[in-house]
Amino acid sequence: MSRIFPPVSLIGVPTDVGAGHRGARMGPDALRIAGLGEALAARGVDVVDVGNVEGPRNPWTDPVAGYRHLDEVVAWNRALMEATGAELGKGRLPIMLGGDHCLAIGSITAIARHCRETGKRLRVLWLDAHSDFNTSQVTPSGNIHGMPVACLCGIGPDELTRLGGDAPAITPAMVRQIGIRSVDPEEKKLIKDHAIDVYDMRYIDEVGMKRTMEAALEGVGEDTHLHVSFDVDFLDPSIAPGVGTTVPGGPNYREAQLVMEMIADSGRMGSLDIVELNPVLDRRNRTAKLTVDLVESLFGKSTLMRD
Ligand code: 5AB
Ligand code: MN
Ligand code: MN
Ligand code: MN
Repeated sequence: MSRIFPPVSLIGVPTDVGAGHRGARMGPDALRIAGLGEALAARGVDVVDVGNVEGPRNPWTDPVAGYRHLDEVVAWNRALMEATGAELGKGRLPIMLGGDHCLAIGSITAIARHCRETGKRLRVLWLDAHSDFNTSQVTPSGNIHGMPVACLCGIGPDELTRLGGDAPAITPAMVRQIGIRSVDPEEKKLIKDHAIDVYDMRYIDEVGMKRTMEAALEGVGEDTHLHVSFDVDFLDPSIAPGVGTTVPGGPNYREAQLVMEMIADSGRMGSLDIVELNPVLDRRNRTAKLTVDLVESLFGKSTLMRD
């Protein structure tokens, strides 16, 4: 099944101010060195690397009132929101090269605004071991990469929930979380209160990845903008060691390929975050190379005989 993809813009977001380990700031270059741009170009995709968004350095200080580096996280996300909006405005498909997962606040705020302006329905697929629905009151770490989904749904500090003006940027009904296997106790209550659709590993074990993805993609149609927020710790750590917060028991290589192939088959992906890759913790860039392999599948490289 070959199809035409829109032109792609790679946006580097070298930040780790939202994380509990330093090193995710090197993610964009690790993905470039693993050949992400070349791999997409080889698939016939028009790719431009617009370079890196800029933001403050990581002060590496303790959390204050439940947030670590809040001012820095706000600055990075403002810059990314502008950069993402600019590429969407040109009709391009932005790929955010992270960087820690706090950057999804800026990218998705811009994407949600773009959807409102163009009359598209937004669906967010959150591929992650974690739900990222913490608040300053319940976070065990103060790390804002554990809070982006809550912030986007309007729960969090005004500077982040109102990044794009009005809050909330999105509603819980737009979100489908897949691969979840680590949720903090109070975070779990919030997820339930807000009725986020979670396909956790138990669900995937029981029904299989195919039916999981069918459910997560249900209702996606011609008027849908599908945003994929791919936290690399979604993958089982045996195949993807280069992340700060590994959780055993994630999708294996075949399951991950199927996820990407089914998203490609939907034909609706309009934007992508690749986050939490930490080259300092990787081995010979293997997690970055695996990520490139999976992104190729997102752009229609089937590993089977369907082309
Ligand atoms: B990631 C934890 N829930 O809030 C917290 O990698 C981990 O973006 C968050 O999914 C992991 O600190 C954030 C324990
Ligand atoms: Mn995660
Ligand atoms: Mn995450
Ligand atoms: Mn992480």
